[in-house]
Amino acid sequence: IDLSVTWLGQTMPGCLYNASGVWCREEDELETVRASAAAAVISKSATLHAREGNPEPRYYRTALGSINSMGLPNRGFAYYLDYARRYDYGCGKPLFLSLSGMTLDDNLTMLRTLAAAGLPAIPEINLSCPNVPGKPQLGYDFVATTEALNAFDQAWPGRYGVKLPPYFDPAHFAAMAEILNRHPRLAYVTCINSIGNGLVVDVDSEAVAIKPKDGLGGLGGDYVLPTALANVREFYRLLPGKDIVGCGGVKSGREAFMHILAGARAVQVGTCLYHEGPAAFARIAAEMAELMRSKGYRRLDDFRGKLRTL
Ligand code: RRO
Repeated sequence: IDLSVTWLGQTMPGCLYNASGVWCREEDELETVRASAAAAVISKSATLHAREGNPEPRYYRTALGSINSMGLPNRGFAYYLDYARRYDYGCGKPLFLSLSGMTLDDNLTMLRTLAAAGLPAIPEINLSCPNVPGKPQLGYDFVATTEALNAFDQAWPGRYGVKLPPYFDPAHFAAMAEILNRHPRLAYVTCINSIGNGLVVDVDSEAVAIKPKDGLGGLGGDYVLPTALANVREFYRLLPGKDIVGCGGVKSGREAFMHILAGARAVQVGTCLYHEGPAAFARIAAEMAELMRSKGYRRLDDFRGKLRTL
C-alpha cells in the first residue's frame, strides 16, 4: 500500500503530520515529529516576538476531545527560522512554518524575512487563532482577509498555505472561496482550526475547565470531525487547483480515510497527537493501509475526493 503524497512540487513519504500547535513549539519536539512516521513537520504558530501565552490551566482533555486557550505561546519567529535554516530537507519530509502575527505588518515582516532566507520551508499563515483576547479570527472577516492575502502576495514570492477557521454556512464557503481563488500562489488551505470559543463545564466543581476568557476555548477531537469534513469537502469542490489539508478529529485510520475521501491531499493530527504522542503517526498510517487493503485501494489517488452523495 502506497500512502505517499505528491504536492507542492515534491513527494512526501506519507499523508500524516502534526497539526500546528501540537508537538512543535520546541526544537526537540519538532525533531521527534520528523523522526517519527509523520510525513512532514509544521511548527507552532509564530509571532514576531516570543510569547508566554495565556495563564494556566489552558488545555483540558475531555472524553470527546479537547478545549484549549493556549494564547499563542511560542519561541518567536527567529527561533523557528533558525530551525528552518538547519532543517534536513533531504529527509523527504517538507517543513512548514506556521505564522500568526499579532498584526498584518508582523506577518509581512516574517514573510519577507523568510523569503530573504531562501529556504524550501513553506509558510502556512494562520488566519484562525481563536484564543488571543480581543483579537477576532481573521478568517471570519472577509474584508481583512482580502487585504491580508493581497499583502502576502507582495511579501512572499513562492507558494504558501493558509489555516482556516471552520465555516458553518454555504454562503460563507462561497464568499471565502471567491477570495482565495484570486491568489494563484495560495497553493493549499488547511481545514480546520479548532472550533473557536466553546465552553466545557465540569459538573462536580460547577466550574469551567480552563482559565483564559472565562473558560472559552477552541474545541478539537471528536467534537469537530463532522465540521472538519464539511469544510474539507466544500473547499475541495470550490477551490479547483488548490490542495486541501484536512485537520480535525483524526484519531485512527478511519478518520484519516474520511478526510481523504472528502478531498484532502494530506491530513494533520492535533488532539490525538497531544494525547498519544508521535507514536500515533505509525499507528494511524498502519490502520489506514489496512483499511485501504480491505477495500482494494493501492494508493490515495484511488479514492481521494470520491465521496459519494445519495
Ligand atoms: O495558541 C493557541 O491558543 C491556538 C492557536 Br494560535 C490556534 O491557531 N488554534 C488553537 O486552537 N489554539
